[in-house]
Amino acid sequence: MGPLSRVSYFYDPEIGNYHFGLGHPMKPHRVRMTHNLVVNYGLYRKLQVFRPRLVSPVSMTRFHSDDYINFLRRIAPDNMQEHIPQLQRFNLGEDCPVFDGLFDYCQLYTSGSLGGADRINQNLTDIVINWAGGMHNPKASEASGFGYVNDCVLAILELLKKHKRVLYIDMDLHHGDGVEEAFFSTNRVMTVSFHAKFAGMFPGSGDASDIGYKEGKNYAINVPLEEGVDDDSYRGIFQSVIAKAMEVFAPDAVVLQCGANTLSGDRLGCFNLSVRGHGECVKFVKSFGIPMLVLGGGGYSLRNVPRCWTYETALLTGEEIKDELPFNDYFEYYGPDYRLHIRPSNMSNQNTTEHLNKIKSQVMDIFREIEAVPGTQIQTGQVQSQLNPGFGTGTGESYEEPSNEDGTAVSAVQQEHPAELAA
Ligand code: V1D
Ligand code: CA
Repeated sequence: MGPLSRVSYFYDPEIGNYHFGLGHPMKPHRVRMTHNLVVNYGLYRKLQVFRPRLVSPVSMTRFHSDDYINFLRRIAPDNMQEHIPQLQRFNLGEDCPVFDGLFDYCQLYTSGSLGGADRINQNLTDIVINWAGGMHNPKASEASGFGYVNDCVLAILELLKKHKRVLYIDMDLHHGDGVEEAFFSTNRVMTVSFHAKFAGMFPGSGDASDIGYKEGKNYAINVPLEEGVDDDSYRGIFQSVIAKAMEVFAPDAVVLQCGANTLSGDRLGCFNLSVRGHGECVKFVKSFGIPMLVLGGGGYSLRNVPRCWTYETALLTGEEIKDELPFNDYFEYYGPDYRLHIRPSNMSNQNTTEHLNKIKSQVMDIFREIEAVPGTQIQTGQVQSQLNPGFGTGTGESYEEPSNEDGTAVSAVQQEHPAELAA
């Protein structure tokens, strides 16, 4: 067995049944399509497949406020009219609509990420994949960017129980603002986001000069890019920045958000990556041999997201898969070529070599400020929760030395779920 050879994969067959509403770009069905392709490529043979055990609402208040989580539990399409002020306060609306089963959906995607972090904490696996997760925009009391519960933040908090330093890498087209904000003042989490940044681009934050605060100063890294990024320019800047982050931060766990909205032709996108180019970055992160939690994220072209995440599932297991797609339940989506790999377009790349070098040198200047091995003090800056009063007092975030086996993990051991191997 090679390094990082144990790969766990979380999937719930209900995920594809949730619907954000007509015309909304976020389609949980893409996760079902991905799973179907993974199974039809035979990749389940290389994975330990789990159906997530549902986490409690209280466990979400380790980051989110009690009143926000209670509201998400109660709100439904048939009682919305009675809660207009709260809908506005918590930012539910066009981007983050109220739909049937909203809280169940949040629980499903969050449970995969938290269950995965728990498996890594228990050293039961080297890599965990949860394609339903990666909602990086929600804030403590606010839905944002098609996400309601920030599973990335919750999973990082879980990993911090057993790991001294967690590196969060965000490949989504959009800035990972919710995760950055949550850990802006701690040096135990380094956040690195690559994103499109120009006038009108959501969410608008993520300037290279935003670097963190107090203890967290220099531990938030932003790589803003212009339209039309191609494989070569993305790979170049990604590899330089991540190699340096690994060197100076020396993480003992990595969370990789694999938003697929950077692919060429994405409905909300403006980058020009191929599936191979996107996958190469995932492979690069894996090559450091550090336990990894791999999450989904954005991705709005139904035919390309499953291609990308299936290819990356294969890369993470070390399997080669053929370009010709196997027959699967959604075969008609992949015409007319029925191939795994996509051809980028001829759109122009607005990122000149000078621009890329400038951003790279700005980021390298930040890394130079960091001492080689950072301290262990954590400052999350979060308010104390009533439902979960341990938050912010050190209970949730305390790092235990590896020799300590007192089992503070919240969730029970996952049961492998062979029934889910069926597509
Ligand atoms: F096009 C739409 C149709 C229906 C509902 C929403 C949209 C839409 C497209 N783009 N909404 C957006 C972005 N919203 C705005 C709003 C204007 N307001 C001031 C904000 O520009 C939101 C884009 C969300 C991106 C989410 C994500 O890709 O980062 C993601 N990552 O993981 C999961 C999702
Ligand atoms: Ca990003």
